[in-house]
Amino acid sequence: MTPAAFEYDHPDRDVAAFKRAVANKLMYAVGKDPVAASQDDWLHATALAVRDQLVERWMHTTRANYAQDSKRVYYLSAEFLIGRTFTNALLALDLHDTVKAALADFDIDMSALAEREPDAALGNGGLGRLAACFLDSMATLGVPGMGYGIRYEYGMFRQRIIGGQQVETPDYWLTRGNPWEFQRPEVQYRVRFGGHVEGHSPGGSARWVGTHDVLAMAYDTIIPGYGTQATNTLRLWSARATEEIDLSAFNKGNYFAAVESKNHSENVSRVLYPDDSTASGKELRLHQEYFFCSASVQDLLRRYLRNHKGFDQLPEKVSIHLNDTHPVLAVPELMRLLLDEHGLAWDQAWALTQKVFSYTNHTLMHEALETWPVEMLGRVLPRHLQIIFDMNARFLTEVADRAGHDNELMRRLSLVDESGERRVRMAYVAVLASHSINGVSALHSELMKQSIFADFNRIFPQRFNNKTNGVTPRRWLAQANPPLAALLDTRIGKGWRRDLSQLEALRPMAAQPAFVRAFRHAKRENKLRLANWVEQHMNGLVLDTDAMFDVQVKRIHEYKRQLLNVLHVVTRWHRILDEPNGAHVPRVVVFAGKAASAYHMAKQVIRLINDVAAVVNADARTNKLLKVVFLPNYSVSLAEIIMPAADLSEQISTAGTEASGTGNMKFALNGALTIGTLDGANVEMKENVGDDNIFIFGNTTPQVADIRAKGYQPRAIYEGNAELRRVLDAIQSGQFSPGEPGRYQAIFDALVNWGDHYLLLADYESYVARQADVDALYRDPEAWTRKAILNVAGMGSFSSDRTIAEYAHQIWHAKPVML
Ligand code: 26W
Repeated sequence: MTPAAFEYDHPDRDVAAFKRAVANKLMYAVGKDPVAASQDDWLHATALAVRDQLVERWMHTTRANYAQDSKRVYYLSAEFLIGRTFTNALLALDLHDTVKAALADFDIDMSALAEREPDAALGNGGLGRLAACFLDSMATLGVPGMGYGIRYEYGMFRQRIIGGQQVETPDYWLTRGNPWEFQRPEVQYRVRFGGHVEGHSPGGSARWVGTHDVLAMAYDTIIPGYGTQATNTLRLWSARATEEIDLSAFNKGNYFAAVESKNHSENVSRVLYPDDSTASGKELRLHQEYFFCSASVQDLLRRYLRNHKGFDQLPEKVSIHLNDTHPVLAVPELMRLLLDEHGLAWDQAWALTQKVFSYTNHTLMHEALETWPVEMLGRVLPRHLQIIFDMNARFLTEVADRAGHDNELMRRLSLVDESGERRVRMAYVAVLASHSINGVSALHSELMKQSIFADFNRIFPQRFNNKTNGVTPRRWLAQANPPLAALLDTRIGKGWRRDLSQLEALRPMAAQPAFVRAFRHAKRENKLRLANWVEQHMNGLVLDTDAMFDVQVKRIHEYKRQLLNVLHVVTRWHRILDEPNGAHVPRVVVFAGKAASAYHMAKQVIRLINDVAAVVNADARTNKLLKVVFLPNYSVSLAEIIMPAADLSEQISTAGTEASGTGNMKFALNGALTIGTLDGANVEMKENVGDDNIFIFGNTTPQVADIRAKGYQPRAIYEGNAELRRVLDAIQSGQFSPGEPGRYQAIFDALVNWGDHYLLLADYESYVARQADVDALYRDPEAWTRKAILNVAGMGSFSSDRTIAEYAHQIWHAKPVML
């Protein structure tokens, strides 16, 4: 075809053109008569019209990347917690007002439409949301990148609260179709499982035969950059059975069996594992991990080989980034393809592999570190197990050559944990195969080197580095907080969206009364918006927007210490009861978050919060001064309402446990003050906002270690602190669970009798004292707001653009595409 013969409509950007575009989509793509169209039909039609606006940019960027033979960054992640796409696309295209006006002419309210879009909740929490922020920043910076993951049919479960307890329901987010994705039936790869290996000699190639196979089919979503034509692609894999075509030939009896086996194959991409920070060791999870790694590596090699001969240039053209260990099987998969399919020698293949891979660690917690039983790995992926054994043998030989035969050291460094059931340590595979290993905050990166990777750090010190996390200012300020965004635009211009360090210019404005007033006004609007949400979604519950909104939203986990927050709430309740005429600062304490479905203690914490809320909110003596709310079904889109409405952000994990945190950044960016421990990125936030503008409390990481080493005695603290004892006794005795007085005995025991692993009691006193400082400041609204402004001003370096620029320069060596 001559290019000239190919003509198409360049979508125009004015209101009239957009109306026509939406009308056309409703008619010809959705197939609906406007008189019969539902709100969802209109949303679908509008989304398709908006998507059209992205396609030219997408093709332009893709062509430029081919023409420039750009180095590409492949970001492999089992999770992408995207949330909604519609408003984000409008922001990237600067089409908000146009589309709103166009829809208004059809008597459609755009905001109501936007609210109907389901979240793409293809992730659990911090790690998945970080991947989504990174995609946004890579596109905005023009880094030629591609996200690879799994197109789960069921995302993160929906949480309902029934009788105070979490109940999970499936999240079938695709019910009404997904207008943002392009199915690519022509992009399919065979992913093999099981079978056995023939003709293997250590370090050589082999034949993997007798496998049962699943097909991986690509679905592409355009990731628009902000303020640039550049876009990227998120490519998610969906499992298809290989057998489909044979079905018609089966006789009736076999027909059903065939459908069953088809279903079985396609289960691989059915559902997201809802476990955050606990490796479950389930075989289906192993299938999922290998499924998307294999398809991704096959796909990126095919793309590379389309315009390169041989593999010498691979490290100059390809970076593969491992988002935690979930994609680590990409390492033996690349080795397998290079050895067995392309005939490279081990040393050559290994050298390439080490140059291509880099790895981010997101947690130090023992129970979150993935290990797979050798038996299972050998059954599901026999060839990959062999390659891992070969890697290990060569590595340990090298170690022995360098350090002599130190059996204890070899045992510690081995990729295989030989104590008890033999298991492969996936984090060690990642470290050995990567040229760069990073943590996600300064503290975490240091601890990572001292604890889980101490031996590796001695051997490969140059590999270890830090990349402090960040969040995208597009979604987390421009989109989530229209009142504050508008205020910033009038005072410091619009440039902060692409260069968050410009927030620095706010610093002097903290001293300007008119600005302080305007800032408070914006916060007020956001608090009203959250209060409206609560009233509409929680049986008409009314919140006092003059009260301090004290917020802790995140996954429910013992180390995050929601329970410490509850101890403070009950303490506060007691103090108000004891001093009914005292000058108490009114507070609304807000919680939200999901507990892993099998995590009993976390579910008990949710129940306790709701039980405390029921008692406290019903107490006419105190409920003008203290309310407790647990917002159900925490999600990205709910976070967008909550973050801007917070006065106080609770970041209270035990020092040394939260790798970074990113919610902490989102809150401060939206003008909340933080009460927190010196944990994760809180440490760097303190440095950036100034010691006077953050409420730090509690034991530091070395102090925590010291307390534990000396034999921590929580019962002594319980016995020595009457106020704390009264709180714990109230919980233990059933004051919040009168129908079942023993309900919280296990919570009491965990803290008082079973060692209080996360040191809540050790930090209680300093936490409660710091909360009193918070109250004192809140009594002076001007002083409070000044500090809130200084928090926003200090958040410039917590943009994911800064983080991605560092990854691009220091790890990936990737340059922006020229458009
Ligand atoms: C295999 C089970 C499993 C699932 C998820 C283990 C571990 C995880 C994640 C590593 C948990 C996670 O999301 N970690 C969070 O990552 C964020 C982004 O770097 C950090 O900000 C959080 O501190 C960290 O908890």
